[in-house]
Amino acid sequence: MTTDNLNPHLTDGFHLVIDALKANDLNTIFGLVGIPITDLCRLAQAEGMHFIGFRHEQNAGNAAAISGYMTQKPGICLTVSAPGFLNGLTALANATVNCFPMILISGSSEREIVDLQQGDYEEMDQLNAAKPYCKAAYRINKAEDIGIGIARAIRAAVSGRPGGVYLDLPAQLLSQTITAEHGKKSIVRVVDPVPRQIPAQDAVKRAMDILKGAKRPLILLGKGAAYAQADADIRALVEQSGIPYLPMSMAKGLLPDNHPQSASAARSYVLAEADVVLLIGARLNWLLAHGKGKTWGKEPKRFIQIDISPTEVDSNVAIEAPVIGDIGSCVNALLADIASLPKPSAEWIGAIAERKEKNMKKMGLTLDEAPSPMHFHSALRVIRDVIKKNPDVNLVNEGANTLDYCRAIVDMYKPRKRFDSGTWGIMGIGMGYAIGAAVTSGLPVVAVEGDSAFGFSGMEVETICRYKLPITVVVFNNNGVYRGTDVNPTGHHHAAPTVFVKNARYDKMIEAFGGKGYHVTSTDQLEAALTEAIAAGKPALINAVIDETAGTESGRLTNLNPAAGATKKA
Ligand code: ADP
Ligand code: TZD
Repeated sequence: MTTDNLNPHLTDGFHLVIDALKANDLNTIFGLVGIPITDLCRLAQAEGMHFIGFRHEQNAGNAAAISGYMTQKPGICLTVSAPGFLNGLTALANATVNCFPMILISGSSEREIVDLQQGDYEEMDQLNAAKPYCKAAYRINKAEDIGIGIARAIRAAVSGRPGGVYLDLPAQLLSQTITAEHGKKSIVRVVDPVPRQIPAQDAVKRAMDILKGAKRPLILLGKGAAYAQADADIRALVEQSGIPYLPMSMAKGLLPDNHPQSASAARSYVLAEADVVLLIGARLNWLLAHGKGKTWGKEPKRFIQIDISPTEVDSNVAIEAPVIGDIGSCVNALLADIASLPKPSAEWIGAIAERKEKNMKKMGLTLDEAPSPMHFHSALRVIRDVIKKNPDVNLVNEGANTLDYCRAIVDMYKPRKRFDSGTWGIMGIGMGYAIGAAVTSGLPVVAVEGDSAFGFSGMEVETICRYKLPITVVVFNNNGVYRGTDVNPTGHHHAAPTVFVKNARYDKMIEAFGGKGYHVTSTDQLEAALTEAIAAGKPALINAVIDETAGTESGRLTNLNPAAGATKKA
């Protein structure tokens, strides 16, 4: 319809969307076809773009989001109107909350029908629905505006604090024609989409003065620091200052987790004891106990915060030295005067080393156990060892216990290789992130999934097989959400709220589509299966049987559960 019949002197909305994306080196679309975008997807492929088709839009959106995080270029997700759009919206909101750049492009019904609520096929006022959940939302109404509209969407997604952008394309826009010459001129290649933002000198001096006076300094690296791709400068800052550092979950690997200055194994100790904390691309949200309370010890902290967003400062506690700019430029500015910084005291470094050793010894005892069925620690010990031998592997991780223990146990050695439930603690990112990471990097992916977590996006194993992606899914199968032991106290045959079918064989799911399934019950079997699957570079799913009594409710978030008097007392 779009390619064949077009007069060579004319172009149309379909072609202009593709031309505008390609002009900005956006060559991959994650999406799901239907009215009115099927031909757009076909045309994208015919014009040399990669189109990765999913089974549910949320997973396509998550793939786009993680691709944005990995590349600093907005990931593109394409959906149909109303329900397709809404399915994608969760991913758009999640991307925005996590500061990942992506653009959700949805087809939509004509304005005149939507605005008079005349009941179109999949009618919805998508633009207004999207607005509260993203960084920016635009609609393009005229074919000649497609170039500028896409430029605007790109810039909004990646400049400043990155986030999700919604772009609304009414069906009639796609078939509108203009002259080919006019069309060509209307395409915009965005110049300097991620402009450097240099921090003010006085802000840098204020930060350095506080660091110079610190007795027990600590650097906290967040996923903003990983996103910024300022790896060498961040490493130089850590190593030349000698300050111990803590990586947030997705900043693991920014410096290798076995780095001597990593304080991960003494996390509680350093958070409580540090007197000056330098935050680099990390927010003081719930993941850091809002910067206050027991976690942070008795003495008030002095905070220095490097961030691109000025309104992040003072969000939870007072920040004494905000340094506003892009992380590369800010870290660089601190490095200029790094020689004048006294090294942290031997007492502080020694106390951390002592804690680390003690904690690692204690953890090591549990890690070395090899029960059958496995518990979380023994299975994750295997994953840890296999990842150590394959440091290029991208690791996707979600679940409750599966997430919390994996973060603590499995070391990362390279930046931007760990993708997890993130700022929301969301379930359902698994297969979308895995596919996005595999397509974007071309490198193997291991997705370590709680059995509940896997269920949110499990149908995408067909997508993994269809595109023959080097993804190994490891399902930690303990028969339920958190654990598999709950029973319905009434004796009724309906299962308890947290449990699933016992002894399910998730490995058979991937076999239905030609992938390789493994069923393992011991650490030796898991090690052999995972090693083989990564080396094969083909779709695989390992059903790893975990003791159904292992783990705790809500993993390490037990404290966030409101007291459940009636059921808990029983
Ligand atoms: P984590 O969950 O790892 O603690 P957050 O997502 O809470 O990390 O924080 C990331 C922070 O990084 C956000 O406040 C965001 O504004 C900031 N950020 C993202 N990219 C950059 C950048 N290039 N330069 C400076 N700050 C950035
Ligand atoms: N829905 C969504 C979208 N996100 C959520 N975080 C939840 C529900 C609630 N939830 C958690 O916070 S963890 C979890 C749910 C349902 C699953 C935990 O079970 P699991 O993991 O099997 O994935 P473990 O490792 O067995 O604990």
